[in-house]
Amino acid sequence: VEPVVPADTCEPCDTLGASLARHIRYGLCRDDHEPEELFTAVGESVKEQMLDDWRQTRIKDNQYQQKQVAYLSLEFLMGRALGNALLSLNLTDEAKAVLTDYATNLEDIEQVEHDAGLGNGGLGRLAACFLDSCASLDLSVTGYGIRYQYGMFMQKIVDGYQIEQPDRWLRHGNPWEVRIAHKIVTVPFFGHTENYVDKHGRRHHVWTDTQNVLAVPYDVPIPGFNNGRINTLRLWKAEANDEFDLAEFNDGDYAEAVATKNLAEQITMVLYPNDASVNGKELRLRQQYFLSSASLQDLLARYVAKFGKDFSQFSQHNVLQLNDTHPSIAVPELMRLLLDQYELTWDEAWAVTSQSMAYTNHTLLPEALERWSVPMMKYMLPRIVEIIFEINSRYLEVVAHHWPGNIEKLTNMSIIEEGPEQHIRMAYLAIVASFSVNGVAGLHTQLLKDGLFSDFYQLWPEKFNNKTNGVTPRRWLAYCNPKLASLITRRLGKEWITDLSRLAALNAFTSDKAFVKEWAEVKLANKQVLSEFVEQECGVNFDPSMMFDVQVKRIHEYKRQLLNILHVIYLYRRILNGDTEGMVPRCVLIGGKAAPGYAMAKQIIKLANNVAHMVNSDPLVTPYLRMAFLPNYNVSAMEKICPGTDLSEQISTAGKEASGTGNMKFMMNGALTIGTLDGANIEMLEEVGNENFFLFGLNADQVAQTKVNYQPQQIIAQSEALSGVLSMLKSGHFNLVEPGIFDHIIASITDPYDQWMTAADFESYRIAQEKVAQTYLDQDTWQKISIRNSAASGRFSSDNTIAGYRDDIWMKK
Ligand code: DL6
Repeated sequence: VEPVVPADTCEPCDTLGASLARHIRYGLCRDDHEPEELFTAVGESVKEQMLDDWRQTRIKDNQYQQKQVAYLSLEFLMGRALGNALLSLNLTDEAKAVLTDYATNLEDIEQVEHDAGLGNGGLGRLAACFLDSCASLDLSVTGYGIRYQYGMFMQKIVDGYQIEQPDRWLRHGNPWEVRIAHKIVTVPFFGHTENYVDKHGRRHHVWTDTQNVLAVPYDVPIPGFNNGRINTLRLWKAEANDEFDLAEFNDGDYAEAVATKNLAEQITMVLYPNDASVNGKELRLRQQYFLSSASLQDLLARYVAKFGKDFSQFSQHNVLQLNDTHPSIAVPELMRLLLDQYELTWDEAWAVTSQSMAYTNHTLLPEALERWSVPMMKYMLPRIVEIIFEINSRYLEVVAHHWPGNIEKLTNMSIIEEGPEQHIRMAYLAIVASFSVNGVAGLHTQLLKDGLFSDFYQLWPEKFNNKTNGVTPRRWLAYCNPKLASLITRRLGKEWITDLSRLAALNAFTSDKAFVKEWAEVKLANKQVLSEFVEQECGVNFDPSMMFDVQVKRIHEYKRQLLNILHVIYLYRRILNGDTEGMVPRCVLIGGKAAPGYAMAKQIIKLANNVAHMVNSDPLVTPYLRMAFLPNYNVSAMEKICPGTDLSEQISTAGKEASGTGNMKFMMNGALTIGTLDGANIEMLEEVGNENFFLFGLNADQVAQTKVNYQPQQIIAQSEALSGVLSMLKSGHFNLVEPGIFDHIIASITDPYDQWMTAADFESYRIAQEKVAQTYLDQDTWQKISIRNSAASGRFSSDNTIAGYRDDIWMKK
């Protein structure tokens, strides 16, 4: 809908400086202001700079000249927006200059911004990187997500234990968002279904007696890099419908009726803090349906406004990318809207749905595969369950046709899992309805095809494809590492920012002494910044002359922070035994959040803290070894961490990490990697070469073989180093006042069913760490390898990944 008064008749927008002055004077509505308020005024003025382009982008996209992509995701881990927006709009210098008038500086203002932590980790941050790349590649992509009132919890460490506190990120408002009241839609829940046959013999389904919740869109601008495109991230907030519990209202119980409004508003209250497991809670299903329904209604309304109710063109103009199965209930919801609201036939609706859905899988871990209880779903979404059963029965005919007489296949491949209680296998639903199914790294996709989804791969090989993840070089190099960015730009020009493959040209400078020296100086300066951060957050002194060895990511057994801690204990013992010959002084940093219900992960955090305490309290040890556990690891912490890291720990059990993206951020910033053949590590190794990567451990096939007869006790007995580490752990050295607290951890290492194979990889890890140390001693070699790593990181730009999605999935056909 175009404005009644054409927007171009009013005065064009002010300069950033004038706009800021106006926001401070007329927006803040007071003379004294806190830093948060100043940040709000800055944010509002920067947003204002985007509004004209945002409008132009909208007008252009409403013409549907380009295919419209909807990226549906329960998570968008955006972090801070200010620095990134200024970079994209080429306004950083202007902002710096303008802020000098206000006795402050840009860095200080940037620090005030609260991270938008609307995601758990890799999956949500990937979505954020993708949005940046889509806009920068001038693609018309709308992110659809949830405006959680509480994002990822804040992690405090008290006595070494993780304590979760709510993240009230909206407390001071959010200058980036715009509430779009005229795009509100209604999402139904509960009620029951009725059907009838009309006079033409057509069956109609009515979902009635529903409780309706309003979905209110809040739009956030996503600027492309210096290209005038401003895409939209549309985040839905749940609000109570006015007629909510009208009955109670009419009975005179006004206060009760108003109070029940909270029930509706609970839907978007909090992000579930689980990254690799599901908890099957009703509220989570409500969130998933709420997001899916609101987004689809929005998309369909836009389409109908342009093309009317002829949906035969829909999939030519629209594609929906499902970020994991979390929004996969969009499949039956699109069917419902097309069947019940727009009155398409089943075949017409299925053609539209199955030609416009594409699904990305992000994990092989069985505990993360979503299955929803049928009785729960029937109660909450009765019409949706009917549709899923109908999809399943039609699809099972295809299976039966492909494998005649094979009952086992039907059972195994059915969307409905039988059992004491039926469950809906959401991944199967997504695969059946999608024209594209992709994994996020080469090995991961291969394992999907060979293992988890092998039946589906046999049935529909053409659906499967790989899209190795990437990260945006704007945030993860240009913005977060200005010193390195400037050095690179001085040598290569600035084109690398939008074409990261250009970094390959850095290889030519490894023999340029002045360049290598400068490269090392930049790293040292970044280590200084990181050291100050660690001091401030952990109270531990990290000396920049020591090696900075870092593992930051969610805490999970498969990611094996434990292996890292065991290695720290090994070094600690050596130091205590006076065996320091050839030892490189190192500072080990571990950071990450554990899902609140994940007991083992929380114990690993406690162990890391206790080991750090012992290490840092011994003056004989600290010249060689220091350790810190960083509380509340998040996007803005990583912006300081990855530029200052020497060694990146990517040490998951092979076959378990779908891709990893932290590994790419470190590589881009010149860290060397110690890692297993897992996820995208494999492709990183391919790019940089064996001699520039510290590889260790079993590969995925070997993990599978070893599992058959795994005997960790024997492995431990054969390793003096590991036996020593375990006896020290068992002795209670790290938990003198809390006996027994690490018993589960110790038992897990010696357990023949330890699927993470910590003991199996310890020796190989230890030896690789020796090699790291030797290499680090030769700083010239180390810096050259560092340059080669950065030079080889071009493939891992999310621009590259998104170009793949664009060419192979979105624009296909
Ligand atoms: O694809 C993004 C990211 C990968 O890099 C990580 O390897 C993977 O663990 C993560 N997956 C999840 C699991 N969530 N679910 N479902 O966060 O995705």
